[in-house]
Amino acid sequence: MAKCTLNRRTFLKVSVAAGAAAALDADGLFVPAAEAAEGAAEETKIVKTCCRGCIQNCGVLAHVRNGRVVKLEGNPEYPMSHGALCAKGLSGITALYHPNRNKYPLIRVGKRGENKWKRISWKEAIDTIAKKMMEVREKYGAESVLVTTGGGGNPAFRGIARFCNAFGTPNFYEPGCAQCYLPRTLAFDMMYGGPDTSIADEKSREIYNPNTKMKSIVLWGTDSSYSSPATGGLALVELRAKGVKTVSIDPRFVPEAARADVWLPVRPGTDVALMLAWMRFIMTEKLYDEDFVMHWTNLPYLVDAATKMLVRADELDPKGDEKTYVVWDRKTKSPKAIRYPWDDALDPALAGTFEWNGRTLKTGWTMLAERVEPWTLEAAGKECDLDPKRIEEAIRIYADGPSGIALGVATDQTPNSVQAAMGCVILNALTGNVERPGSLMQRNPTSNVVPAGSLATRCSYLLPKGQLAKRLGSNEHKGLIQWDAAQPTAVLEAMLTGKPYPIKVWLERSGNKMAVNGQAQSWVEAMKNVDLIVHMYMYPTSFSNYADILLPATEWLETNMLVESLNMIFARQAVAHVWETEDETLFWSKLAKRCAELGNENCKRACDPAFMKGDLAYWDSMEELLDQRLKTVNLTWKGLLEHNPYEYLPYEKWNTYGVYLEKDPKTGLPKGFRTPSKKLELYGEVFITLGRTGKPYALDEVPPVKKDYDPLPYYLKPSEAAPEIVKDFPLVLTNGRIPVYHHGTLRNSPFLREIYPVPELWINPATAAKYGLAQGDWAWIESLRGKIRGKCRLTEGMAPDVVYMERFWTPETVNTPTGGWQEMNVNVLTKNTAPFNDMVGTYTLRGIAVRVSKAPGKPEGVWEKPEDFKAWLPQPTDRTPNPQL
Ligand SMILES: Nc1nc2c(c(=O)[nH]1)N[C@H]1C(S)=C(S)[C@@H](COP(=O)(O)OP(=O)(O)OC[C@H]3O[C@@H](n4cnc5c(=O)[nH]c(N)nc54)[C@H](O)[C@@H]3O)O[C@H]1N2
Ligand SMILES: Nc1nc2c(c(=O)[nH]1)N[C@H]1C(S)=C(S)[C@@H](COP(=O)(O)OP(=O)(O)OC[C@H]3O[C@@H](n4cnc5c(=O)[nH]c(N)nc54)[C@H](O)[C@@H]3O)O[C@H]1N2
Ligand code: SF4
Ligand SMILES: [Mo]
Repeated sequence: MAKCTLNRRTFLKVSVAAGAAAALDADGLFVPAAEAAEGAAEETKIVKTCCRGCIQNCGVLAHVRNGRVVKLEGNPEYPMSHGALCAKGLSGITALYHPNRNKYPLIRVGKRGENKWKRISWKEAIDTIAKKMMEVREKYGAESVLVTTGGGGNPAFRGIARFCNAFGTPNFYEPGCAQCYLPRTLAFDMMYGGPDTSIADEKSREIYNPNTKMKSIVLWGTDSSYSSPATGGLALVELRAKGVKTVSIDPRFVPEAARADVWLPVRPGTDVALMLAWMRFIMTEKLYDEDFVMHWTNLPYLVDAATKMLVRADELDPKGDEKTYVVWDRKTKSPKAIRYPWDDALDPALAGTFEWNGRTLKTGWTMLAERVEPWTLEAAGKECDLDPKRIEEAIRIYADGPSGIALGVATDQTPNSVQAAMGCVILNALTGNVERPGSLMQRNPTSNVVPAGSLATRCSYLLPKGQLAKRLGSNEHKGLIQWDAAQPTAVLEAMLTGKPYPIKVWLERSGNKMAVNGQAQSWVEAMKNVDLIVHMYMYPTSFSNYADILLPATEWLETNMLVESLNMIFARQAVAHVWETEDETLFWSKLAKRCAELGNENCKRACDPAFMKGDLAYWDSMEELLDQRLKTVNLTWKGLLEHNPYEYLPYEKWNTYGVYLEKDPKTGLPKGFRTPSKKLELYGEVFITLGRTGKPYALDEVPPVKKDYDPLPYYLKPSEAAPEIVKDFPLVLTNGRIPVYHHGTLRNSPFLREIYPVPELWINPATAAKYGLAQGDWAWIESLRGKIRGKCRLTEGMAPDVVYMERFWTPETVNTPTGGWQEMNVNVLTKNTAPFNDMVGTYTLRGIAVRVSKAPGKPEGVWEKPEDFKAWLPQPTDRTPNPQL
C-alpha cells in the first residue's frame, strides 16, 4: 500500500502558508490517496459530463484514472462550444482536489469568526438546522427564516424557492436577480412571452445556427468573449468570419469592442437615454418594419391619455368584449374594436391623437413617439458621451437586418434596469427582428427537463396563503414575484431593525456574499442579529466567518444534473467524489423532509396540515428526481447515461421560426405571442396591471403599489451624477466580468490566480497621470461608502472620467481582520440603498462616483507571485464512494 505523501504536519504547513481557510480540525483530513500500485494497472476512462465553471454548461470529456480525474478536455458534441473549454472549465481539477475544500459538516465551537470548528455528521447537521428552523417558525413565523443562493452556477436555483414556498417563508434572495437577469426576463416575458436575448444565459440561440441569415448583431452591455468565452464568444468569432457585422456598446475597449464594426463607449448608467434615441431615430427615419408593427405589436391600439390604459371594446359599446382592443379607423374616423389578429374591413391609424366623447385617445405608437421625442442623436450623444455620427452608424448597421440586440447584464445593474430591457424588446420589435430567420428573439421548443435550468421547480402555489404579502420588498417591487424573490435591501433592513419582523435563521448556499452583495459592509452589523447562519459551499470564503454551521457542497465534477443545449440533452454526471461533500439539491430535500417530520411530530399550534407535503417537496435520491424530470422525454437517468447526449428533436425541427404565425388548433387563428393581446405589448399596460395586482405572477393577494408603474421606458439619470457628489468623486466606476473567474469563485485556483493575481483598475493614461499613477501602481479607489485598492492598468480604452474594476476577494487573507473581502472588492464601494428600480428594486452596482489616489502598495498578506499559489495545488484526497453514482 502506498503511503500518503501528505501527512498532518505538511498539511498544517500548507494551510498555515495558505494563511487560510478555515475548516479545520485537522485530524483525519487527509486519508491515503489512491494506491499507486492500482494506479499503474487501471486504464484511463473517458467520461462525458458538462462543466459548470460559470453559468454555461460546456460539454466535457473527463479522463479518470483510479477514481481520480486526471485531465479535462472539451466534448465536440456539445453544440454551443464544439469542444472548446475556457480557463475556468480547465481548472475544474484544481477546484475538485483543492486542499481547502469543505470536507465535512462543521459546527462552530469558538466565537463567530474565530475559525474553531467541530466535525459533525450530516444527520446531526440537518437535525440541528431543522430544529432551529421549526423553533423559529413557531415563535416568529416561517418568514423569519431567510434562504439565499447565488445566481451563477447553481443547479438548485429554483429548488431553493420551492424549499422556501414549501416551508412557508416568502424570503429568499440572490445577489443577481434584480441586479441580474430578472429585469430582462420580466420585460421579455410580459411584452413578448418568450425568452430574452442574453448570450451569457444561453439565449440568442440563433448565433449557433451554422446557416443563419443574420447580417448584424448588437452586443449591448455584454462581452461574450469574457462572459461566455467557450460558447457565445466562440460563436461570435465564427459569425464575424462569415461577414456578420457587430456593434459593441460598452464603456470599456473589451475584446468584443475591439473587433466590432462600431464601438459605442457609452457613459456607464446612461444606456436608456441611448435606447430612446435609437427608437426615435428608427421611428423618424422610417427604418421600422411598418407591416410588422401594425399587425403584430399593440402600437396601433388606442390608449386613454388620462388613465394610460388601453381602450377596450366594452368602452365603445356595452355589448363589446372587454378583452378586445380598439383602433382608430381612418375610414370612419372613429374608434373601432378590432378582432384578433386583424380586420381587413378597418383602416387603423398607427399614429394619432383623437378626441372622442370627451376623452383624449392616442395610439400606443404616439404615446411612444412622445416619450422618445426629446432624445435626438445629439441629446443622447451629450448624455452618453458619444459622437452622434457614430450612434447613427451603429443604428444603420442594426437596421440592415436580420439582426438583433443581445442585451447583457450591464443595464440590469442600475435603477433604470427594467426600462433598458423594455427598450430592447421595443427596438427588436420595431425593426421586425422577431422570430425571423437571423433574428435573436426566438421561441424554440424545449424538452422542459430542466425548466429554467434548474432540477426542481419553484412551485409558488406551495406558499401558504397570506405569506406572499409578507415578502420583504416585493409589494413595492412586484416584478420580484416573477422569481419568487425578496429584495436584498429590504431583507437587510429587517435583519438590522427587526421590522416588520426579525430574521432569525439564514441559510446561504453560494460562494462569498461579502464579495457579491452590493455595499457588502452593510451586512456585518445585521448578521449579529441572526441566531443561526449556515453556509453551504465547496470551500470556506469570507462569508464562512459569519457562519455557525458549514456544509460541504459538491464541485461540478461531483454533481449529477441535466443540461439542455439547443435540441440536445446532456448529462452532467459525477465523475468523482471526495470527502463528505453533498449535492445541494439533495440537501434541500433532506432538510425539507426533516422539517416535515418535526412539524408533524410537534405540531402544537394550527400548522398547515399540508406543511411540506406538497407535490414533490422532497425526494429521497438524486436518481428519483432525475428520473422524474426525464419523464417528459421518456427516459430515465440510467437511460440517458447510455444515450448521452440525447437528441430530443432533430435540429431542423427544433430550429423553428415564426412561432406566432403557427395555427392555434383551438381557434384556427395564428397563435400570436404569449401576452394578453397576443401581440407584442410594446405599450406596456401589462406593467400597470402588475403594479396594481401582482398579476400575472402573484397567486395570492398583494396590496397595490402607491404609484402605477410606467408603461413605457423612461430615462433615469445615474444615481450619483449630482454635481455635489461629482465635485468630490469626479470619476465613474463600472464593473464587468473577468474571463478567468466566475463571480466570487476560483480566487483560490493556483493557475487562475497566476494569470490574474490581483484586480486591475482600468484607467485612462491621462487620468492616471493627473493623479500621479503609473502602469502597475497600486491605487486607492474611494466612494461615498468605502475605500479599496486596485492595481493600475493604463489603457486608452477607457474614457478619461471612467474607471473599471471587478469584484475581488482573497482566500489567503480570509482569516485576517479584513476577512479577505474588504481590501479590493468593488462591492465595498457600490450602493444598495435608494433609488431603486420601481418594478424590481434594482440598486446601483455600475456607474457610481469615485475618486482615485496613489496607494502605498498592495494590501497586506495578499499573494501576487506565482510561487505563492503553490499551496493550493491539487492534493490527494480520499476516495469516498459517491452515494449517487
Ligand atoms: N459590483 C457588482 N456586484 C455584482 C455583480 C457585478 O457585476 N458587479 N454581478 C451580480 C450578478 S450578475 C450575480 S449573478 C451575482 C452573483 O452572485 P453569486 O451567484 O452569489 O456568486 P457566487 O457565490 O460567487 O457564485 C455562485 C457559485 O455557486 C457555486 N456552485 C455551483 N454549484 C453549486 C452547488 O451545487 N452548491 C453550492 N452551494 N454552490 C454551487 C458556483 O461556484 C457558483 O459560481 O453577483 C452580483 N454582484
Ligand atoms: N468569466 C465569467 N463569466 C461569467 C460570469 C463571471 O462572473 N465570470 N458571470 C455570469 C453571469 S451570472 C452573468 S450575469 C453574465 C454577465 O455577462 P455579460 O452580460 O457579458 O456581463 P458583464 O461582463 O458583467 O458586463 C458586460 C459589459 O458591460 C460593460 N459595462 C459596464 N458598465 C456598463 C454600462 O453602464 N453600460 C453598458 N452598455 N455596458 C457597461 C462592461 O465593461 C462589460 O464588458 O456572465 C456570466 N458569465
Ligand atoms: S465557458 Fe468555461 S467555465 Fe463556462 S461552462 Fe464553458 S468551459 Fe465551463
Ligand atoms: Mo448574473
